[in-house]
Amino acid sequence: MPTSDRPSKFNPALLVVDMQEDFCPPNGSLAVGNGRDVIPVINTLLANPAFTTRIATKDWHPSTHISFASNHPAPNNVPFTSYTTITNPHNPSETYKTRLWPDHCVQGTKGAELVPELDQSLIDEIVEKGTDDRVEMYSCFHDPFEHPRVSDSGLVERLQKKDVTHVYVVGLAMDYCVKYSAIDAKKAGFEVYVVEEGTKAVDPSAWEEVRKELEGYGIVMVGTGGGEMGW
Ligand code: VGL
Ligand code: ZN
Repeated sequence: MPTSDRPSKFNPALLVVDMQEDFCPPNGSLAVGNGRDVIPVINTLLANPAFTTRIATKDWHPSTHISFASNHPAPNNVPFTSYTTITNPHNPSETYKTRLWPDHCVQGTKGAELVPELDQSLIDEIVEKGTDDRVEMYSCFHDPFEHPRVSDSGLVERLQKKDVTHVYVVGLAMDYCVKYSAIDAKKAGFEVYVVEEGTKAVDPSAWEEVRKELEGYGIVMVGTGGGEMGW
């Protein structure tokens, strides 16, 4: 957004998604290529006084999580390749198909820790998501079921309480948790930006398709240069 178009009310939040060891090389079980490269960009954003609140999210799964290939019987339990169908435990008519992953971000493990290079002293709140083993929850706001919802972090309400107007999203991964968190933030009524240099995709070849999908929701991909951030 050009600075000249800045609305009178501008209370931007920075949302740092899943900057955890398991999503980063060299040892992450679900490492996103070049995932560590975004850390300096994120630290620079964290230090920017324009943000009124700074949230970090953690994928925070029990070892029994439904997205782990290891929790499914062969032959349909190949990480990255196999899918499973998840049924709303409260409503059998609501289902969705979702990809299976290697075990990752298991609560309390080394892989679930935020990367130590991240300047955590600047973070106001940490949100744990994916804690209900019955549902996949890429979004840091809530799971994809609606009738009824199964898991909700309450973050929309906390951002609203802080009078946040704009949400800038960075972190991992662009094609999963960043994407779904950005979409849910937009659906909740915030103006949403994904900062290009602050995110990487699990599948880099999906980048343009995801960008178009985000733009279809009215989410804007911005670079950190050229005044695009709105300050
Ligand atoms: C994520 C796959 C599985 C992410 C989380 O943070 O993008 N991806 N769980
Ligand atoms: Zn996960």
